[in-house]
Amino acid sequence: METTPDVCVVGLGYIGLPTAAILAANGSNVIGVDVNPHHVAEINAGRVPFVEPDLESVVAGVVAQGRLAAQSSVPHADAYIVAVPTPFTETYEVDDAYVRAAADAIAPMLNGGELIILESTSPPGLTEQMGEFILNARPDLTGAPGRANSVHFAHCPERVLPGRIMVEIVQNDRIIGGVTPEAAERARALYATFCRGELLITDARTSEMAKLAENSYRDVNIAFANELSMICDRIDIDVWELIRLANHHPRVNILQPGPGVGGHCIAVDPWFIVAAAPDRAKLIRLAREVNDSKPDFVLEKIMARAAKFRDPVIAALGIAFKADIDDLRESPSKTIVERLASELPHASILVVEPNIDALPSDLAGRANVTLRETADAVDEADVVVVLVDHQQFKAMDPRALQEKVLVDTKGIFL
Ligand code: SAJ
Repeated sequence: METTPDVCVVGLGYIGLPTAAILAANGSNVIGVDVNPHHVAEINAGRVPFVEPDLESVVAGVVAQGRLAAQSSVPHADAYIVAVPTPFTETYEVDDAYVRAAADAIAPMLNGGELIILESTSPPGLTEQMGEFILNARPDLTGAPGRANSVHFAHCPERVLPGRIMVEIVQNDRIIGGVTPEAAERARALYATFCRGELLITDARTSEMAKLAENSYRDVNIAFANELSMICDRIDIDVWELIRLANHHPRVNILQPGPGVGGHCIAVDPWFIVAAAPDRAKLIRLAREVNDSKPDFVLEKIMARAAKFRDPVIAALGIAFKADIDDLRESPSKTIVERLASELPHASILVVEPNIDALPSDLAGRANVTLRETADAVDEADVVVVLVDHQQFKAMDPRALQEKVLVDTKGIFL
């Protein structure tokens, strides 16, 4: 790309790459930046280094048209979108190292007048802090007392659901939180190039908190379902039937229990609210604790069922963090398999994960864990554990399970 790109997207992961691609598909010249040279090479070849429906065709198209290119260094651009990880530390506070690294890389490239948007999930105040990092590095761009800075900062959180990103990135409403009203207005104009949903203007701190509140809302509701499942187990009631019946009430919509809550958003974001007001965030903290305790409950259940076999063969169906994706980050199912492998060294654990070709390194090194096809694993197993409701498992003939001991955390076969 010879001319200054309209947009530079820093971080080409699950959010940055779809955002870069959709901006390019709607007329922007986009440079994407990533620290991983393999990702850069793959994207420049029109390929996507992870599973997300319909993303690859858009990436291939815009790369071929010369509207999107990936590289490892940050160029000058009119606008920047920062989509880097914001994990939490051991004390459940934000680890802002990736945001700082992005700010350090952007600061020297600025001429004044640019728009810098943080899309990463952030505790309230991080966008303002990112602005401070950049302006501290570039005091020449800081406004005189009472005058505006010449760089504009905004927080525009992504809200897309992995597995449906290419639909939701266009259709969902978006919150646009400007550190200043002018920043919000400029960010609104950028998102209006591809977003068909409503663009809702607010300030950066409210935008940051709204994103956290959305994911905490879901976490609290999943915790309710998980708690019900553990209560029903104790008093011998089928939780799936219970939820189905209760959801016939016009104002009740209970979510689904599972092996726990995974992914890099819902299991993380509530902690930023807890960190912001620890003595007030009681329900939000408790929901996290309930969901985090669910893998222990499932593990105990599997061990109890497997106890009648001397050297049990256990088929573990799914290690992704949810259905029909290949993402293993913060996956409770994967944690359950790891712990099972340690607790039952004489068991043979046959992992079935249709969305990956090889076991992740932390499982690959274990002598009693192998990756298998669904039919073979079920055929050989004494105990079948359903950990993810992948389509492929739902399509299975339940008669294959008739002779098996079954632990079904997703209620597919119950
Ligand atoms: N889960 C259940 N029961 C349910 C629903 C989900 O146990 O009824 C589990 C899933 O199996 C998974 C976890 O919760 O382990 C999270 O899955 P999810 O589908 O609820 O959400 P994510 O993490 O894929 O995406 C969420 C979405 N947020 C909300 O729905 C409020 C998405 O819109 C956000 O953009 C995304 O977090 C994000 O990036 O923050």
